[in-house]
Amino acid sequence: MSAIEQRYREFPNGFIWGTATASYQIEGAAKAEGRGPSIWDTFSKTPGKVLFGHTGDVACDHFHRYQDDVRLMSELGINSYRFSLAWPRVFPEKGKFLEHGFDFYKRLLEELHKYNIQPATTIYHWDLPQWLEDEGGWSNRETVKHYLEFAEAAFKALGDQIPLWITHNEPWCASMLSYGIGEHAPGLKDWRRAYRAAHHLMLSHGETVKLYRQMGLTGDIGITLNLTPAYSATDNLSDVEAAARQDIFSNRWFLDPIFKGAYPSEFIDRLEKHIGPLDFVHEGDLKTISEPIDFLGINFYSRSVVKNHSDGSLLEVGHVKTENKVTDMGWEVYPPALYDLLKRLQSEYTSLPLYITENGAASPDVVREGQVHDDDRIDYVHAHLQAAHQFIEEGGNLKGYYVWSLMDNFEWAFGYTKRFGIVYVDYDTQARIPKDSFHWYQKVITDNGVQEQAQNRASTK
Ligand code: PNW
Repeated sequence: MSAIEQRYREFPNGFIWGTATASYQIEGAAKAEGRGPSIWDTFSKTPGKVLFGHTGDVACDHFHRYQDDVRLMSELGINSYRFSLAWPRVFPEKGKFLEHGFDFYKRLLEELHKYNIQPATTIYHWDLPQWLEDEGGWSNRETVKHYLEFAEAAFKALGDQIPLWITHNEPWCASMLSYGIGEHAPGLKDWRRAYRAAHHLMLSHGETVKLYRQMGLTGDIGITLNLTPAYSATDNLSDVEAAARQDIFSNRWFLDPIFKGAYPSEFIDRLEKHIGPLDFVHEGDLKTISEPIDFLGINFYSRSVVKNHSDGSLLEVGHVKTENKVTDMGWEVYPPALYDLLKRLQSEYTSLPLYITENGAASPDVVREGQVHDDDRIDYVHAHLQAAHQFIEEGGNLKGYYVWSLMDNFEWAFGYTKRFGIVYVDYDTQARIPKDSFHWYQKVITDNGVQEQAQNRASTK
């Protein structure tokens, strides 16, 4: 007998298997039915911001091809589909409300319903109407009110048909990466504005949860955070402390206010020295942000490994490269971090249901004789499913898993150069070609589980 016991990892009955997408990344139809520009239209049309000047003007043309795409989903066998709503279809310009901006989503919901696929809807996945950015965007507190109007309109139009609502996708990206690092729209490098934006995103989340309940809707509502566990490169105290700062920046700045009603106090002096007083945090805000939710969504891709780097910057951390494989994004493949993260969420933050609302890998796939062999993506998803299963087996409350992404799409600052799909998209013809990973995931769903990989990379050893 072989030294390695083959075992089968079966997921609980009723486990949610899904795929995820986002409006700007797949819909195209940028001018259809009165849609106005979003900050990503502006940003992608600004030279030098997105690779090769790619834009979401056409993207996967999902706006027109959604029926074919839903048919693919049903072939895949998913029981849930996560997508987001395009705010600029509904509020294209200042003072203008287009009720018909929801029509596309009504058509999509009808199609999903036919195949018994449950919708999971993100209200905001980064396509802020440009007119709101012109007034300061997320760093302006007024944007919270406008977001609430959008959320209210969405609840009225679609609320009774959607069992799972996600207020925001990755507020870290929508604030830090967008207003601080400047890699995402609107492309600013202003840390004060980044922290203001983060606060307002979180405030709008809390207000929306309250609104959802006030409106008497009975589905579940929560938020999706991108969580990137931070590990210290060495045991030296200064590096361990650097990892703690990195952890506050990536994770705790969002987790703590939601679950503990406070920003990490040990970071506040350092932060105020860099960006000035946190006077944008008003009395009562943290109570609003910590309004109880029904679940936490987690987008997991990788971890960071850091050491101390005293350069007078806000964080003073340096990132260290490991020997492990990286994906086409340059992100380290390290599945144990997912297990560690889930365990930590459970022990330090919440016993609420968790969903992995995104997980997946970019690889430079090519079509050969009508097939796409993407073993790296299969290995990636497989290893992360094992890590997720380990958590469940030990009593963890993980309810679902969504692969990012259903199909190749507009990968933000990288345009169409990075492919995350389990379906290949030929952008010249808009042909969809299911990759090997599609067929592999199809089997995972039918079997409701995975065979243990020979080398269990999901263990924490
Ligand atoms: C997430 N980072 O974005 C998003 O939710 C998706 O829209 C996106 O396509 C996917 O992950 C893959 O990138 C991120 O720089 C973008 O750390 C950038 C980062 C993290 C998440």
